[in-house]
Amino acid sequence: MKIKKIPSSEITPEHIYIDRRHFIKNLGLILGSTALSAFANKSFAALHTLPSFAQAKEREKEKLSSLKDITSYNNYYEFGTSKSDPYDYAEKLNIDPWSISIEGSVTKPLKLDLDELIKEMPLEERIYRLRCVEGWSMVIPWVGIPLHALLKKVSPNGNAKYVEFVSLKRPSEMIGQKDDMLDWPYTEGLRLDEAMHPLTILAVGLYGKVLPKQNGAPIRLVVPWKYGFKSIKAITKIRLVEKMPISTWMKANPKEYGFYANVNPKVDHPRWSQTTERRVGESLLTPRLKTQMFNGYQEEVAHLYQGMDLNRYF
Ligand SMILES: Nc1nc2c(c(=O)[nH]1)N[C@H]1C(S)=C(S)[C@@H](COP(=O)(O)O)O[C@H]1N2
Ligand SMILES: [Mo]
Repeated sequence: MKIKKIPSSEITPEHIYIDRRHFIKNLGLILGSTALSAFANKSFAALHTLPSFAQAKEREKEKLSSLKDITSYNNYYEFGTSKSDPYDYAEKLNIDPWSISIEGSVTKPLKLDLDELIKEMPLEERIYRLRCVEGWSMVIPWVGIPLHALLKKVSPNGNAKYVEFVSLKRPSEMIGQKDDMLDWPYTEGLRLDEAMHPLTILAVGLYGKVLPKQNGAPIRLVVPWKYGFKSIKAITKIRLVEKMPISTWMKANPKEYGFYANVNPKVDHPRWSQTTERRVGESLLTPRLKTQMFNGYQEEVAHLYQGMDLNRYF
C-alpha cells in the first residue's frame, strides 16, 4: 500500500503528544468513579487547560468547535434520534470494564482491556473536520490511536480484505435500542487499505481528555474523509473479513447510504444537496461553507479511489 505524506498540519509533533501517564491516570479516575464520570459528561470548562491542546489550537488555522457544541449536538441513535438525546442519556452507559476484541482473518487474534490497549498503543492528537451526511460539520481535536498500529499487531492474513466494526448492544443502558428503527448493534466497515490509512484513528479522547460518552466512549472510529456515520462509536469488536460488510445504514436504506460514504460535494444525497455545510456553533446568518472533496483530505486519500466511479460507489 502506498502511504502518502500527511501535511504537518494534520499530525501532532512529538512535543505536543498527550502525556500518556496523565491521560491513563485521568482515564482510570474517570472510569473508576461515578462522581468523576459525571464530570466527563457535563463539565466543559475544566477540559480546556491541557497545554498540549493549547498548542494544537494555535497551529490549526480553522477555528475548533467548542467543547460545548462537540458534546451537546450529537448523532448517537442508541440514545435517541434527537441531537440532544446523547447528552441527556449517554451518561447512564457503564463503560468500565470494557474490552475490545480483534478477530477474524488474523494470525494473532486479540482481546484487550481498554487500559491495556491505551498503554500499549501510540496516542496522538489529531484535529479533524467531522462532516455529517446531514450537512453540518465540526472541527474536533481528537486523541486517538492510529488504527494501522493496532491492525499490524494482529497481523491480518491473506483473506482479510475488509474490516468490520461492531458497536455495543445493551438496551438496558441504551434507551434508543428499545426502538428497532435501526438493526442493533450498529455496525460499520472499511476496506482494509482505508483502515490502514494513516489518517484513520480510533479515538479515545478529545480536547486532551477522555472521550465523553456522547462522543462514543470509551473508543470510537474516526475516518475524517468520510461522512460522520462511518465513525462508529462504542466499539466492542473489530473483525477482519473477506467480504464487504453491510453496515447498519446500508441495511436501513441502501439507496441513500453506500459503503464508501466519502464526502463528495458532487454526489448529492437522493433527498438533498451535499455542496455546502453549516459549521455547528456558527450563527444562522453566517454563510454556509463549501463542502470539500474528501472533506479536504483529497491529497492524502484520492489515490485510494483511482479509477472508481464515485457516483456508483457512493
Ligand atoms: N454507534 C453509533 N455510532 C455512530 C452513530 C450512531 O448513531 N451510533 N452516529 C454516527 C453519525 S451519523 C455521526 S455524524 C457521528 C457523530 O459523531 P459526534 O457525535 O462525536 O460528533 O457519529 C457516528 N457514529
Ligand atoms: Mo451523521
